[in-house]
Amino acid sequence: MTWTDQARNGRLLIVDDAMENIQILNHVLGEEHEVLFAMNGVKALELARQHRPDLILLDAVMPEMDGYEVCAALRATEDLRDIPVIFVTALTTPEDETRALEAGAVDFITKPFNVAVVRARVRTHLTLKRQSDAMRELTLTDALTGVANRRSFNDALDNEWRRCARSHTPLSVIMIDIDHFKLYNDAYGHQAGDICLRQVANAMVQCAGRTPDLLARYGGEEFVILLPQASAEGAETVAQRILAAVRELAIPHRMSSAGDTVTVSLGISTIVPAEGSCDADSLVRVADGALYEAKKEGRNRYRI
Ligand code: GH3
Ligand code: MG
Ligand code: MG
Ligand code: MG
Repeated sequence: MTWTDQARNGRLLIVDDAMENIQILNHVLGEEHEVLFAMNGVKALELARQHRPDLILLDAVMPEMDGYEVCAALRATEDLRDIPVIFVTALTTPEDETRALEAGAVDFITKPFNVAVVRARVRTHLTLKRQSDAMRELTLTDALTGVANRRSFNDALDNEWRRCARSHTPLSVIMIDIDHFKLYNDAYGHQAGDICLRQVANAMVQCAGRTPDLLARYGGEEFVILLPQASAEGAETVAQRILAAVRELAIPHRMSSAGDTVTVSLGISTIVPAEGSCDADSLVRVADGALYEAKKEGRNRYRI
């Protein structure tokens, strides 16, 4: 399938205060794409939040909240700022167009428009959106295991630190390290080691059940779980689940001193971040220290 083929079937949000204009655009684009529509800015933002369209076609002149304001509000909202916006408007001056582009629009189509041109531009912007989504996904994902990478973890840690500081709720981190993994590679080969890493990652993803929880590969055979709003007791429960899930994989490891199968050691740290402070690194350091204790005490266990 080519990028152009994939650009069909996108989800579009059409925003215009005149039903007639919505009907015209729906007629032009409705066959190729799923179309949602809103007749004012407030409704547009509500639908954008609910349905995450791939592209927004936005009228400029509307009562109450105009297109420029809608565009600015989208850009100011973290989850919505990446949705491309095309202005479709009867305004025609270079100043109007400049203002739209400066507000964050990716394109500016003037009415009356040519049907084929509108279809082509919509496809182009859907294609660009898909490519930038794919790129973003690549930069945030660990290629071997498919879980989040260290960069995603660091971003999430900073965000959750601030969020928990505002809400005075605890934030927990669990560092996880596979036991005697060097010996595993020595015994079974590096390729088997890679398969083992994937299996362990996959088993652990299931253990960090709640939505904001994030499992990331921190490096080599080390993983980390971020648990927003989790107390030390909550983190302990997750650690126990992980120990059990990895044991249940029952991957043979004849060289391990911690058992006959692959096991992990874990270190937990919990903090209620102080407002105004940002020392997220300390949370990882403390978890790392606890992990070191778990290793020292025989592995295949967690420490706080
Ligand atoms: P410990 O129980 O103390 O953690 O011992 P360990 O052998 O697991 O720790 P060490 O840090 O000495 O070795 C980590 C090993 O993990 C060495 C490295 O070759 C292996 N490793 C790191 N990344 C990968 C990878 O992507 N694939 C494979 N197969 N092995 C990896
Ligand atoms: Mg209008
Ligand atoms: Mg290690
Ligand atoms: Mg290890």
